[in-house]
Amino acid sequence: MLKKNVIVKFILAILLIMAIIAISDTRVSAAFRFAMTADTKDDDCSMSGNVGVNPYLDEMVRDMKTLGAQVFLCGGDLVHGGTGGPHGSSQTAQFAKWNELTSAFDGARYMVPGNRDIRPLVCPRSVWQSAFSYLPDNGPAGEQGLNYYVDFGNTRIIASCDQWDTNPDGSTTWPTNQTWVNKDWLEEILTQTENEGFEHIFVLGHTPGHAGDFHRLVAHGVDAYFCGDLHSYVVSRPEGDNTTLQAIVGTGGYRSGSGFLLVEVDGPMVTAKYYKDLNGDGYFLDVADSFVITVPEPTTLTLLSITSVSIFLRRRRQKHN
Ligand SMILES: [Ca+2]
Repeated sequence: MLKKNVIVKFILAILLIMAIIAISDTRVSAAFRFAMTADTKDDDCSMSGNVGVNPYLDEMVRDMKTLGAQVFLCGGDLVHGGTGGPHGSSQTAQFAKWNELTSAFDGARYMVPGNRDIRPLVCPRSVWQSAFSYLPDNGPAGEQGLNYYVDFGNTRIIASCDQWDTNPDGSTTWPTNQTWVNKDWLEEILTQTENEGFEHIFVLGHTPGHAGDFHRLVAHGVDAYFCGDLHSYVVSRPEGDNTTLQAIVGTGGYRSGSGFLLVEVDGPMVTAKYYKDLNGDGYFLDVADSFVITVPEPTTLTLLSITSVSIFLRRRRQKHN
């Protein structure tokens, strides 16, 4: 009789596990992929005819599309910048070149400015906003293309500007860049996003640490913060395990070191791969790194299942003892 009970319990446990697997499968929606890089400028100014932009940017964009990226994020310093600078071309011409080289994305491009893109008096925000008038205007008044958000299914991407042409009070300090975050708006949109129940939140900025406001992203459970500024590739969790991941991908501007992230959101799971042209064949399709951004939180059913199976096994062990 006892033996029969054990068999019945075992079968029930197996059925429960199978049911949980079936439920998990139905939660998996079509994967959403986006590519991200930053600092796509021609940094050493040695590449003629490209007016301040990495001339290989179109090849990178081509490969992002090949890999199935539906969206392209750029974390600032799109161009070298500066009227009368080494390139002798205007900020407007450099932005136009950037748009041309990335046009294959048909408008699904979302960017924030870096210190090369907006500069007090020299490169006012109006030049950026005119060149990228296709960027959303759902943030604070006067901040079209600087602070905004876009939604893709269970995911919200928030563009949070940290480079300005003025101080927060509107004053200007020639010609030093003003590095700050519109904290009131960021707090408001993060709170709203949490309340609306988005499964994943990503924030795009320019500077590592988001101008000293990184703790806010952690506090609101942001999955990852993407940025550049440093011309390197560094992935970390600055505030510890199970907190917001920071990916510095300031490698959009050099042929030898150029690379981009491809992030895949598949239901509750978020993973990323870093692509470069490692074998020098002209295609940025070689995986140089890969990591997990977010893993699913255990559901109540999963926890119940684990608990019931462990109780069952413990009872079995007790009987054998
Ligand atoms: Ca290659």
